[in-house]
Amino acid sequence: MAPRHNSSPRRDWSEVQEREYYEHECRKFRICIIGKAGVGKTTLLSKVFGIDEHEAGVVRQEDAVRRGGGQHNIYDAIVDENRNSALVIHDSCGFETGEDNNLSLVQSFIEYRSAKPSLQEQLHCIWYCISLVDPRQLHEAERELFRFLREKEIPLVFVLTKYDAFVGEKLREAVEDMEEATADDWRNARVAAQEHIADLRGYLESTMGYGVKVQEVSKARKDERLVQKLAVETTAIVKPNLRIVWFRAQGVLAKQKRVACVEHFPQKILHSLIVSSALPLNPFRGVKLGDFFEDTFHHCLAVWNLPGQSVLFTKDYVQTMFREASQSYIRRTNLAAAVAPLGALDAPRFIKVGIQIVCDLIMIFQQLFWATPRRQKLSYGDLRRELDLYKGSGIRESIHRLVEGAVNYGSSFSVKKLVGVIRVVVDDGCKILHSEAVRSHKREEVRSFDEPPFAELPAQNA
Ligand SMILES: Nc1nc2c(ncn2[C@@H]2O[C@H](COP(=O)(O)OP(=O)(O)OP(=O)(O)O)[C@@H](O)[C@H]2O)c(=O)[nH]1
Ligand SMILES: [Mg+2]
Repeated sequence: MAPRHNSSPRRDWSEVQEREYYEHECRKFRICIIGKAGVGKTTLLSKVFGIDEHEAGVVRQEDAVRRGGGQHNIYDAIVDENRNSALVIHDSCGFETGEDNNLSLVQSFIEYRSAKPSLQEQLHCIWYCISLVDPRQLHEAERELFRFLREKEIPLVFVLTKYDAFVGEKLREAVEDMEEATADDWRNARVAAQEHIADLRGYLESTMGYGVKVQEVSKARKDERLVQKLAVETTAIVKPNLRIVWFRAQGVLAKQKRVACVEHFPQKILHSLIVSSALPLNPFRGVKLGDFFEDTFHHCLAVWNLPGQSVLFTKDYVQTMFREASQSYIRRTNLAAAVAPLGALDAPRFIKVGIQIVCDLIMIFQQLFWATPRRQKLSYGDLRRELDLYKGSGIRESIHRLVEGAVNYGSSFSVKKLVGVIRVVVDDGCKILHSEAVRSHKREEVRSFDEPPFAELPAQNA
């Protein structure tokens, strides 16, 4: 019987522990990417995380044994606070077939990290890249590395790179003697590629144990779904208490971020909104609403982790711009707060505004996420345009109406119920966006997206 792949020891973490962990202890996802030279490791990192090797800082690991040349080695941590503040990368920088030394360097690095006492310093995941078009066969030393990895408890995904080139190769083989490839020829080439991948998967499963994750990817735009599937597969094996950190780090799935933003909404923020809204004769309710806005804004920043945010979003006027986009009438509410003495009786009115703020911000951050594919940092001009788009799109009115209908006296004083309202409103808001996209785009185009195809901002160097 094939040995079982022990990918993620399940520990029971309560929600509170998980939240505290994410807030205080482990704020960065530490991933290690290994594979032969030129298999596409750097390309993949930039697609999923937006990391630009030339811009990223390399933190030298002086206390470790360092060998090999190159710009950096696996012991060095690659971090780029501005593009992705939730990530630490270790890149093996390509080991060559036959270079056993290099492979044992990878092995000793993994041992070194596994021995670290805190989760923050350990490896959270390994992506092992194998090129589908690489004629170099798996070397015995590499098989040895597989066996070594099988014994480790580090979540592992085999990433089969260059799927596009591989399908192209299969197609060329099939139509060598024909004049032109038909749709059927393409389909057959894909089937042949899938058969090869199934064989490789079978081999990896028998070596590593049933349940090991294997995912093909490509850098071609038409294959973006494959890269998204890699994010889904990685989510499945990441330790549960690290999922929120993973959701923040990955840059390809808006849905994961949206769900994380709602389900991990800090309870204490909602709790203080309820308390301050319910106090009678509280002239500071308006101020509290301002604080609530700021806390929610920071929660969204942490989860959506947009490229370029750590420089742009430190400016005071940026929060004002968001406030304008979500609640241009918030000042009126402030005024009302100062004169309304009824406390609990009119609390739902303030809580409604608070929940509208949350839903607005989640929808706006999602829009900014769609507008900034990982290769591009958000600029002031882009931000201005997207916020204006949100204000003018009509979605804000729909969101506010949905909140009006959902927040009532019964749901206003329970954190759990308010999270439920946010969940439903944001989901419905996405459905509205989707049907608008179906109306304004060709049906075919929309069907191929999980999410509405918002126009991306033009690439910076285009
Ligand atoms: N067709 C195709 N080419 C790819 C793909 N991914 C990467 N490449 C190309 O493969 C070459 C090597 O890519 P890199 O991302 O630099 O590979 P690497 O594994 O980081 O290489 P080292 O750092 O030298 O080990 C580049 O020319 C890429 O454009 C892919 O999915 N499809
Ligand atoms: Mg590289």
